[in-house]
Amino acid sequence: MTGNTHNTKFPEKGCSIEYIKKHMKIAYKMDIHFKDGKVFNSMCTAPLPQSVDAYKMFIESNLGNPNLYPGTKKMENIIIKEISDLLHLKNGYGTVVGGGTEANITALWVARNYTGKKEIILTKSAHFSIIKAIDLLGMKPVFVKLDNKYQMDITDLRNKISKEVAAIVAVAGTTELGVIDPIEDISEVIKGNTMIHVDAAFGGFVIPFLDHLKNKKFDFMIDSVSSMTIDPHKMGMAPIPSGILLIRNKNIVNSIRKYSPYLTSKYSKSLTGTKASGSIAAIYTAINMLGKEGYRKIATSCWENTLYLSRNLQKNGFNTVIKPVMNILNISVKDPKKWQKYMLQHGYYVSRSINPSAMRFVIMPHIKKEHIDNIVNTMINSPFAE
Ligand code: 0PR
Repeated sequence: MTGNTHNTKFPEKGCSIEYIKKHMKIAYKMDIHFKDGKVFNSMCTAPLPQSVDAYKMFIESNLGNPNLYPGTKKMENIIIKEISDLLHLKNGYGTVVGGGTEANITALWVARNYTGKKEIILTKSAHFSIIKAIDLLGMKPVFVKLDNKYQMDITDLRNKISKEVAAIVAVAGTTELGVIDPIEDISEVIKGNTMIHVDAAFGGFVIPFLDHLKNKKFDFMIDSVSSMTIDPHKMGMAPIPSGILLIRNKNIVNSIRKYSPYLTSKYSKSLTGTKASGSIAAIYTAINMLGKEGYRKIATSCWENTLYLSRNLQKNGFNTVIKPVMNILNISVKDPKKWQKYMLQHGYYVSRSINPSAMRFVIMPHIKKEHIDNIVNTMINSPFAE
């Protein structure tokens, strides 16, 4: 760690914290920060400062060994009850995990072990963590087409469903478009003990809080929904890492349990061993500081900003792929890669959607109206504005 040259040897002796901090400041300056209003490609945002303090307070607690930390465990139980209430789950199972990927892998692990089946039905819109889960678990993907609204096509689902299907993965807030699959219709198609896993990693903290979506049925209100992913580190305002997995039938989690006699609990029912329990205090703080009222304000403001961005781009000749459903906006452009490169040259981080090809903006709480005005100006002044 000297100047611009990087020492690759494990240090013989420690150096001063001032010296280390000096280098960290350089690294920090190199990184992009949400407050600069240039990050339009992230599903995470600046967490509530009080949540960060809460995380630090519980920094050494490890719920992988729960009986050492009854206080942290109690907070986890409270969070799970609160999220269950929000998502209409009664007497289910819930656990705090490291994020959407871990929640999705665990859900499919339970589906495989509980049903003894190998097929997973999904669409191209499913997040790649589902593909990871299928790969890890030796399962088989069965792809169902998207309809003209980019939702799971129910007719094709009817053709593809079979007795071999362990679970159907529906998404409530797809990563690319923010679309909600028709989960009520999906539930009418299922056969036997096929499970429905709803990936609401992004939408879970959005759908219940937006006026135009609040009557949308996407959660345990639908009887055949068996499990759900919801991520506090996305629209839940908690720091990374934090995800939540909810399962309707608490007994089926035993299908993945492993004997862990040397710990303070007899069985481990999670993918990871050590569990970053600071996340639990952080989520507990966010949920109880904000309440429904706070989340409603945040989601509504992101939604209004999405419409503001959409209106301003449309006024200047750009077209949206679909009318946005939540705070994700996709713009049809001929060459999204070229646009992404141009935007990056101007300091903006936007992403591309693949299905369908488009320029994608996620309008998170760190994006304010003036940031939108600036990005719109950058776009209309581009040499290839459409
Ligand atoms: N399910 C859905 C619907 C998601 O959108 C994501 C992540 C996941 C599951 C997986 O969640 P974790 O990343 O917490 O495991 N979607 C974002 C993505 O892949 C994650 C992300 C967030 C990426 C911030 C970049 C970033 O800067 O695009």
